Order: sequence, then structure tokens, then C-alpha cells
Amino acid sequence: MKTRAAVALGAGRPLEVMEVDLEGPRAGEVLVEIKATGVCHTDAFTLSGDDPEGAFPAILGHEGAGVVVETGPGVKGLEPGDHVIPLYTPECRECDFCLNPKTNLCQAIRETQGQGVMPDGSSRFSLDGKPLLHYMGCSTFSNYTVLPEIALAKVRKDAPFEKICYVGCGVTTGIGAVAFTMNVEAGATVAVFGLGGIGLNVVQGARMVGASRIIGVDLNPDREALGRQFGMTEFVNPSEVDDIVGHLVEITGGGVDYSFECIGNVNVMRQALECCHKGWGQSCIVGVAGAGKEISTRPFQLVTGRSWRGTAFGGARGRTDVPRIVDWYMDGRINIDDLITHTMPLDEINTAFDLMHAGESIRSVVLY
Ligand code: NAD
Ligand code: AHE
Ligand code: ZN
Repeated sequence: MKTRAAVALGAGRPLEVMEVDLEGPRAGEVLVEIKATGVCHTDAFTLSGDDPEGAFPAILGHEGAGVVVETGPGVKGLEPGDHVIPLYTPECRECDFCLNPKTNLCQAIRETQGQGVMPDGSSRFSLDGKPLLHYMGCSTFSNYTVLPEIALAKVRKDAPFEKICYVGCGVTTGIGAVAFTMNVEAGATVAVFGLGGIGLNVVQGARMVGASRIIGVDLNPDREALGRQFGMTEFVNPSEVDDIVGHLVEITGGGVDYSFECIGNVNVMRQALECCHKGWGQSCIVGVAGAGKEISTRPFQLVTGRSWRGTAFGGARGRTDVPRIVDWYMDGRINIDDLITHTMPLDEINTAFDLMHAGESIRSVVLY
């Protein structure tokens, strides 16, 4: 079939909206009509050329929601008409990783996913007879896409696609980092570095679990109001203090219990670790840093009881947890609507990247 898609023909180039060819689902695969997709900073990161796994030409996008159109042979858990959210972290429920309660990183299809192809090693997308690569196993910047069944969470049919697409990455990553990965307890003090589409969800996750202080840190002063609306109790602009680490340690009487880096900046990752309390503070890396970047700190920081951790997809097991998070939204327990600051048709998808780089949007959502 033909489908409209925004194609990344090369690093650093705007996406080009065009008709591409899409082959139907093979064994274990599902054809999905994407109804809406968010644009995450990770899409911009890969498009910039900074992603070691970034390969072109490809169809980016990993934060979608849509409807099952057709199932391939052997698909048992989904049928046409089901509403689904694509999962860049699938859940096969059989691999060593899925069977280990310590991780959500299902590895069943990780290798081929990183290469931009389906589990059988081929692509379903092509242009003029030449293959186009998939991205993070999702490629939600295409109106129709094919995914393995294990990479689809079935969700309730009354949830609006244009909101719940955000659960496909940002909402789950931010709230999950707090609730699943770090297991933050009520009463804890929390610092959140970067109040964008991920960091604001960390803030609302921290509020949900009952954190006592939620300190937001961002260079963009416009982030303060929304941060407070989502539960942030204090805001610090690092450009207005001499030493951000010393300042945070001072105002918390020794450091925070938990910190989250939601930017992808290795210097800030160090600050996030070092503002943690001696003896027990834990820092979680959420941001994705570019190729060749490395983190550093004095080992003494860890010797004296701080821990450095990280999260992918908020530690969520997608097929199990994503439908629950959609329920939280439908029950009014989490706020998604106020974080979706812009919507646009596919033809205007490059505007979403411009708004993100200008610091004007939290989340842009493309409506098909
Ligand atoms: P975003 O662009 O919406 O937000 C980034 C925020 O950081 C902005 O508010 C910006 O003003 C702020 N910022 C930039 N530099 C700063 C600095 N030096 N100090 C303080 N604040 C600064 O991005 P996003 O969509 O929220 O994504 C954030 C990061 O999380 C990205 O690196 C993205 O790739 C990553 N991410 C990781 C996962 C995961 O599973 N680990 C999932 C989604 C996104
Ligand atoms: N491909 C990059 C790393 C990119 C990365 O860290 N991706 C996150 C999700 S970001 C979503 O917006 C992730 O889930 N990583 C775990 C995984 O298995 O990919 C690189 O550095 O090679
Ligand atoms: Zn993302």
C-alpha cells in the first residue's frame, strides 16, 4: 500500500512529507493506522546526526497512538479495530530480561530494532524500490506503519488518540522514572533538571508519589509557571546562581534524596549527581547524550553513598503498564492536556522541531 510519511532523508535536513510504499504485516506483525504522534526531543536528537544508532533514510517518530488495521499470521492478542500505542521498549514476556523483575529492557528484537529493520532483518517501507529504515521499531511519522505484536500495547477505545500518544514516550518516561525506576517515596526531596516534555512529567510523578519538595532547574524562565502547575515547589534558574550544586545542597540542608537529569547534557548529569545527599542520594539519568559524550565525577561521590542510575521508558513494561497509565489519564489522576502545547498536520511537522529548539513548546502533536 501507499502511505504518507515524513521522511528523514539525511542528518540535519528537514523532514520531507511524501508518499512511500508500505508492505503488509508478515508473521507476528501488525499494520497500524497512526492517528496522532508526539514529537520527542529524541527524534530531534537522531535527526541531528548525534545518535550513534541513527541511520538514514528513515521514518522517525516513536510517540504514537492508532488503530490496528490488519494482523499477520500468528498474531493472537490483537485484532482489527483495537486501539494501540506503539512501544519502542517492547514486552515479549519470554526473554531473560522480561523474566527478570529488575528490568523493563525486553531484548527480544533489540538488535534488529537498532538497525532500523523488522525482526526478520527487512524493512516494510520503501521509496522508489529502495528500502527506508524503521526507527525505534515504531516510525510513527508515517500514517500507516508495521510493528511486531510484542511492540504494541492495547488500550481502551474511549481514550483520545491526540492525548494518549504522549503516553508512548514522554508521560511514561517521566512518571515511570519516579514511580517505577527510582521508586521515590512519600516525603522525599526531588530535583528535576530540565522542565521539558520529560521533566514536567517527572515533576507530576513526584507529586503523585507525595514528594515533599520538588525543585525544578531550567535555563528557560518560561518553564517556571507550568512547573508549579504540575507540582514543582521551587524553581532555580542555573544562570542566576554562581554554583548550582552548592545552591541546591544549601537550600536542602545537605542535598536532595533524588535527582533526575532530563536534558541529555553530561555536565548537568554531573551536577544532578553531586547535588544528591551524602549517604543516600540517588540520581537518575533520563536525558540522552550524543555520540562520544561521557559522564564523569569524583569516585568519592559514590564512595560516600550517592548512586548514579538511569532509566529507559521510565522502567515501564509497555504492554502491562501503558494501558494502566492511559487509565490514570482517563481517571483524571494525571494531566496530559496542558503539556500538549501545539498540534499540527503532518505537512507542518518541521514546525514541531522549530518550536522545540526555540523552547516554545512542551509537546507538539501531529494529527493525521
Ligand atoms: P525538551 O527539549 O522538551 O526539554 C529539555 C529542557 O531542558 C528544556 O526545558 C530546556 O530549557 C532545558 N535545558 C536545556 N539545557 C539546560 C541546562 N544546561 N540546564 C538546565 N536546563 C536546561 O526535551 P524532552 O523531550 O523533555 O527530552 C529531554 C531528554 O530526555 C532528551 O535528551 C531526550 O532525548 C531524553 N529522553 C529520554 C528517554 C528515556 O527513556 N531515557 C525518553 C524520552 C526522552
Ligand atoms: N540510540 C542511542 C540511545 C537512545 C536512547 O537512549 N534511547 C532511549 C529512549 S529515548 C526515547 O525518547 C532508550 O530506551 N534506550 C534504551 C534502548 O535499548 O535503546 C545510542 O546512544 O545509541
Ligand atoms: Zn521519546
